[in-house]
Amino acid sequence: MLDGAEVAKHATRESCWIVIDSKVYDVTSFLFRHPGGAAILLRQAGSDATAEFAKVHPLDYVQELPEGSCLGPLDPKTATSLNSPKPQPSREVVSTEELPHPSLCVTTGDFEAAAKSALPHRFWTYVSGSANSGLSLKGNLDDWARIRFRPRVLRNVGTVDMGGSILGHKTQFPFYVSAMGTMGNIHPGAEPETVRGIVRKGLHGVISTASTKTPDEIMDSYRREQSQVGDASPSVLFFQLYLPTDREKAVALIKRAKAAGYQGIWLTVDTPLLGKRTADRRLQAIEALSMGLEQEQTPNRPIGGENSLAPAFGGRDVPGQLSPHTTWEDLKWIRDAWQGPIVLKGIQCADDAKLAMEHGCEGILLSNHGGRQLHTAPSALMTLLEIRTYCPEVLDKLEVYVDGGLRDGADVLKAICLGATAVGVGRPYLYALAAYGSRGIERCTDSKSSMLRFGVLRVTLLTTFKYCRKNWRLL
Ligand code: 173
Repeated sequence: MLDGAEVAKHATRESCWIVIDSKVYDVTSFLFRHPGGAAILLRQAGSDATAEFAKVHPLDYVQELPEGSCLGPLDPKTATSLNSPKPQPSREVVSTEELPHPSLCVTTGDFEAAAKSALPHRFWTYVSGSANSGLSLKGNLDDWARIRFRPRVLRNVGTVDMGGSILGHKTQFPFYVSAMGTMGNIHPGAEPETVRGIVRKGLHGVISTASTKTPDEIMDSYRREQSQVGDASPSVLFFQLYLPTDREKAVALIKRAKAAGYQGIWLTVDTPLLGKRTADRRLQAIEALSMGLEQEQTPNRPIGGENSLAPAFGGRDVPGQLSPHTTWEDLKWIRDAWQGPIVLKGIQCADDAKLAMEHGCEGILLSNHGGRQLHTAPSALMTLLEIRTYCPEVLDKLEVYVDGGLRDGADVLKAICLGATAVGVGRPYLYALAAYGSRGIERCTDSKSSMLRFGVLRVTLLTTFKYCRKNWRLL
């Protein structure tokens, strides 16, 4: 058993110990490999970091620390001798009561504004940020405006059904909630809070491997909510998979998701390494300086890390969490382990869409990861148009999803008109969660689908829908 007074002495970058779940860990070698930056750990040095850790990770995630990090249990009688964590630099956030009433959110942009004032600066920076100078994200947002509708009139659109199906599961909306990691940073209720909104609204959702809670905990919250809504909600949950480098761990994770009851895998293929997140890097450098750490003082190479080119601050993934070695051949054993439908998440050209078809995938998600991965990557719309030109058969054989920059029902409609099965919506839901919790998830669904529901617009858009299915134009 380790003594709290001894742990408290290890509070520097030369020797940094923390307590998580009553055990003491030496995280010195991990300081400069933590994706959130060394300052996060140094603030907790010599103290009990359990509460901070649990905000973003399941407690069993502590096993991902380098081998030998665990020094043993803390003597509980000595816990009072531990340091107190150093507070984060001041966070000027607006309290929930001061935010606009959710009914005032009539566009997804309204949620974005609310989230910006509700979120601590560090988390706002993380979710709103993108790769390099932001051109991939900008392209996602701008490209939908390059498509114009060509309305047909005098068609009977008295009855409108905007439903469809995703991997065989009926959906009343032509969109679903995209996978997003570490929701505990965004709302204290984390993923279960999102799932509550998803189930109440009857949406489908994709749960991230990088979630704050375990796949089982999230599924438990789904079942709890299902038992509370009167008629069973049509919602189903799918699992976004980041393939760990270690195959045994990968198979165990896939089987865990299967046993928990997820209905399909969204295998991320656009993230062999984490993108260069400029805003995060700047912020981490600021935070590090506030703890007396300069870029020059940090090791050039993370010890034993796979990614020796990782910058000292930011833009780093947890070693082993994202395999940079995955190839098309690996789909075979992934499929054997999963025994269910697989969607490749992050297809960015027609050739790869075709390869996905040839490898027997059930679906593809055209996505550049919300503009967070490759700089100047094509938007989903551009990839969709490329597929229509060079291999339109893909649209008949596979389910084809798109995500990135769709901020309104009109954008969704354009995607569907051009042949997409459904659309993933990410940041708008995260912003809605940040400001209003599960109520925000529900309200954001309304603000997204209202474009498809209101009378006059409906006349125009749905006739366009019938027309565009066969004849599309880029104006
Ligand atoms: O875009 C992201 O930030 C993302 O996909 C991710 C990856 C690893 C951990 C958390 C989020």
